[in-house]
Amino acid sequence: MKKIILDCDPGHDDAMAILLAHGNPEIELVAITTVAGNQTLDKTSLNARRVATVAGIQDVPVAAGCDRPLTRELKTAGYIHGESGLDGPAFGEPTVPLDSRHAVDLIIELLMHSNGDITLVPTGPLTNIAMAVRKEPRIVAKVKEIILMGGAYTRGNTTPAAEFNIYVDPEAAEIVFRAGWPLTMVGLDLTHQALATPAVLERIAALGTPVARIAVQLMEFFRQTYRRNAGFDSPPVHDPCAVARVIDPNVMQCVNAFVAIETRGEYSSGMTVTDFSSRLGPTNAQVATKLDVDLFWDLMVDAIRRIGAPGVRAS
Ligand code: PIR
Ligand code: CA
Repeated sequence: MKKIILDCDPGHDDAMAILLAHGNPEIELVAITTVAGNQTLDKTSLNARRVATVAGIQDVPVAAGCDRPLTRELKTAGYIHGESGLDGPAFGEPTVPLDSRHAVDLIIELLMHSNGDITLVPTGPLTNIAMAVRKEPRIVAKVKEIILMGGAYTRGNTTPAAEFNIYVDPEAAEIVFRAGWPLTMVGLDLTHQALATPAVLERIAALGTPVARIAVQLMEFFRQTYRRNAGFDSPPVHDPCAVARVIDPNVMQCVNAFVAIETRGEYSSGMTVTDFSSRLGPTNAQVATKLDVDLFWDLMVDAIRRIGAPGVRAS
């Protein structure tokens, strides 16, 4: 089993990442931690509990973390994810509780008590992860690796230079990219290949389960806002790509690079400056370049199929 901590800000694609992590038989989800990003922390935490409830996730702690970036004001993405952060489906009152521990403390506790077999999968701003490294630097040696959704080497989605997760908290990203652990950057260059096309949504809808219906409703809402805001015909489903890399490294090609985080640029704050020829520094990241689109969607559809009706695990 591959153990992961999913640090997220649900978020439509974060919700899909939760479903992939829970439904895939090779992943053991040891915690879901939440951070402010797509929406405020209260909303992303409620949304994580909503998704955990509809997916029948039990005995996995859901813990809330930082409610704002390290030094900056929070900027959210309601224009993409709606007022709730997870607009589209109607969710009932979640039954999965919020853990009483702070996400930063839970991350440290789980890593320090592990055998070095836990992978961190951040899919939101890197505030919690940076805080954890500052509070307990020994987690750097304890973690197996960190596979994050964030950044881009060609163009941003929030400014011309910056991807949202890095743009929101560049100071945190700088700490995480400089920490010295094995790190994979699954950025927009990769995730813009993971498009929830009508054909993909038909495959999910055909599963006929409540979770499949909710996934389709989420993707339909995402399609509308992505069309309106970014001119995409089909929305890119960023966050599960990072989870897919844990399940099967062959799902994407990566190239080693030195990645620096721009924190001071007048026009480029939050940019992941990606040097594939190590002129600026030694390799600190594997940078994802090409997705095996069919394998990715097979993993996603299979995970939703296995979740089935909550509590009933298909074989
Ligand atoms: C997606 C996100 C934020 C803004 C836009 N425009 C689109 C969220 C996703 O949840 C993903 O983790 C990352 N941030 C992509 O930039
Ligand atoms: Ca996210």
